[in-house]
Amino acid sequence: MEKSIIAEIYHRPLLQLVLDAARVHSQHHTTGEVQISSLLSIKTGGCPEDCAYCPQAARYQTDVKVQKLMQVDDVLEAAKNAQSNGASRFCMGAAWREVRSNSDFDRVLNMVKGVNSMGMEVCCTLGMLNSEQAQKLADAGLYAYNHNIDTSEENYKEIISTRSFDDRLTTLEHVRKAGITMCSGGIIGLGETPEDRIAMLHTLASMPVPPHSVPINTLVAVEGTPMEHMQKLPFDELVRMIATTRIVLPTSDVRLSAGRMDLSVAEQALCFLAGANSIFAGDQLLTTPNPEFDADKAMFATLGLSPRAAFANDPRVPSAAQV
Ligand code: SAM
Ligand code: DTB
Ligand code: SF4
Repeated sequence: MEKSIIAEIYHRPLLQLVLDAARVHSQHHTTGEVQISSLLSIKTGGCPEDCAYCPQAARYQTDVKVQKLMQVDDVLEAAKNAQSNGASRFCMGAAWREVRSNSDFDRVLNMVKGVNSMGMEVCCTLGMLNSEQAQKLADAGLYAYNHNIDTSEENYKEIISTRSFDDRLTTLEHVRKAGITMCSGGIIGLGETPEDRIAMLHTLASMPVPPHSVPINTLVAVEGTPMEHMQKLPFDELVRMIATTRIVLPTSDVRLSAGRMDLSVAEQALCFLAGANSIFAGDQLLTTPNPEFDADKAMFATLGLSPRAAFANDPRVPSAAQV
């Protein structure tokens, strides 16, 4: 899809855009079903990268306490708790620049095997990967790999200097070639322009296979990071971004990701209407707060939403493939 078409969609009158997105959503997905994904930071803080939004970068003075890689049993217990609260996907995040092929990686492979054997969709976000590491993760049963492009190629260097936009695309290519589903999206509220958001969606939609899931994060401005004083985004910009993502990537799951602490149930309802069909649930994202499971259960009851079963949108199973 050409960038000018994405721009035309993005700038439609808001409620028209939401209606259009809702129509696309109902054509490709079971309306009312929302994927519940739960996050766990398996290795926290001390990251050598300089991502301006991130509280885990070692170079910024934040409240995040550095923690080395968790033990497999503790991770599996957290996954069980998430599953018993309705989560069908479990995502493990590590504050690494890249994966190193050492005993820590072997331990992550064991975590992947364990979560996979519980019947959950298992996801990791560990930084850059080479093709061998991607293959090892696939062999261990990894279902999805999260690696966000975050913003437009042009804006990327304003946010991160320690790696390039192309580095991100290369890792995503390794993930795709290993047969792992790709989870890739970005953050709004970093000071980017609407054109940056449109360009980011254009990059995602132009991939040989578009990402299977697309997290749309709103910046969580954390004290001590260069972004701590960023102004909060007006809520309509989030709705606009979700709706445009839904139309441009019709078969992908669109995840209403970081930033839900600042949203009312009514605001989230508009995001679901605009095509969001996935959330991160559980009282913690990686290092910042998120609504409690119980609050989300109440929201689901109010809005008539139900949690989606694991593997219900598996592109590897022909009968589940979206057309
Ligand atoms: N280190 C790995 C990497 O960067 O790919 C994995 C973990 S990293 C924390 C995963 C993603 O979290 C980032 O790509 C970014 O999109 C998101 N993120 C980090 N800090 C955030 C913040 N303060 N607000 C919103 N999203 C954030
Ligand atoms: C994604 O797109 N958002 C999640 C997950 N993928 C790894 C991370 C959000 C992190 C928000 C800041 C924090 O809690 O540290
Ligand atoms: Fe490190 Fe990932 Fe945070 Fe960047 S986003 S500083 S790579 S943990």
